[in-house]
Amino acid sequence: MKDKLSKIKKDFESSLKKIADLDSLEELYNEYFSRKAGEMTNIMKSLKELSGEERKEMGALANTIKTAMEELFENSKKTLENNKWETLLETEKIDITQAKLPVERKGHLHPVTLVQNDLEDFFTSMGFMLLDGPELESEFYNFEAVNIPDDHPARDMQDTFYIKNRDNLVMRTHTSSVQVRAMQKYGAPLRMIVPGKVFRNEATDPRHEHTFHQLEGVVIDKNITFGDMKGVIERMVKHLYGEDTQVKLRPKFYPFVEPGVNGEVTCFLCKGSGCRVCKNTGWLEIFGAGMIHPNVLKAGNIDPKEYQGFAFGFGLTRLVMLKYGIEDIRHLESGNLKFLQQF
Ligand code: FA5
Repeated sequence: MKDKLSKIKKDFESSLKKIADLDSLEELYNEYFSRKAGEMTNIMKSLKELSGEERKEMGALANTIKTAMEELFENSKKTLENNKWETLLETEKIDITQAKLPVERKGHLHPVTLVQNDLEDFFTSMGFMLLDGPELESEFYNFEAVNIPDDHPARDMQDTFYIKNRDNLVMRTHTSSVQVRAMQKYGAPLRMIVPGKVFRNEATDPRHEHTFHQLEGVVIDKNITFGDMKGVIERMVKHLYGEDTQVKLRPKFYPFVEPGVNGEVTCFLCKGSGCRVCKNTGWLEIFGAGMIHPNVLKAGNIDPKEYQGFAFGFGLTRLVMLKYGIEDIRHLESGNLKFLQQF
């Protein structure tokens, strides 16, 4: 048993020298001292099988060796723990003198939101209210209220998404759907804008999307003229694109205005010489506008003999294309990060 005890101690010492971390040290300890199967534990248990004198002598020796081994274990544990903290201090060291690292951009506003925010500031600073309206709209507010009755050919100008089994609901085709809602709620005088998403059953191309944004504007008061409308629109366009931007107005029929116009600006891509974005015209249509039709004022419970007004509807998405030189409208709703990260 003497030989066995001194071999155990030697083996323990040489294994201890190879240990480099606390987990392996714990494993080694269990090999020798675990209650069930540790080598040293087994020796201690076997002492009771020895006879009187031998048990006493081997008991004393086994205890001395056990204590020595436990001391060696404790010393190694302390050394490894110290090493662990030193390593941690070294690896987790913070160099407070290091220059600030660039912060990765996690996200940002969509270009349509950027232009929308800018225009909301512009119009609210001129006293316009900022309004919202439902995207799933009644046929009444989308069409009838703005003077487009059921059988009117103008319904074909805006190819509509109808809702299955709901005869009276459509995805709004324009933000003009909020005109009469606002008149009914706030009456006259009225100055408001409505930015929002609209939907049309369109074959898409570089200028046309099925889902795009518009920005509606309405001003109703006494003695409002076509000149006031032109002034507001020109101010807005110059605010967005600079003082020398030219706007071209051309007569256009919209059932909810009389007279009505559409407005174009020089194509941003070809600068007027003609390209695929402007369909070789050199101009890009960005809005419709006009003096509000008396029937629309009446639908909004406003007396057309007392009040006049103008309304305009900008293709907000087209404004964004012009602002950033985007050659294809379909990029904007594509969710393509490579495209979006440029803004
Ligand atoms: C209208 O939607 C009228 N509600 C505008 C209006 C308001 C006229 C108030 C008079 C008074 P229009 O269908 O022309 O009009 O669309 C207005 C603008 O939206 C267009 O000038 C164009 O810039 C944009 N637009 C129209 N269709 C699309 C489309 N499919 N994709 C992207 N932009 C479009």
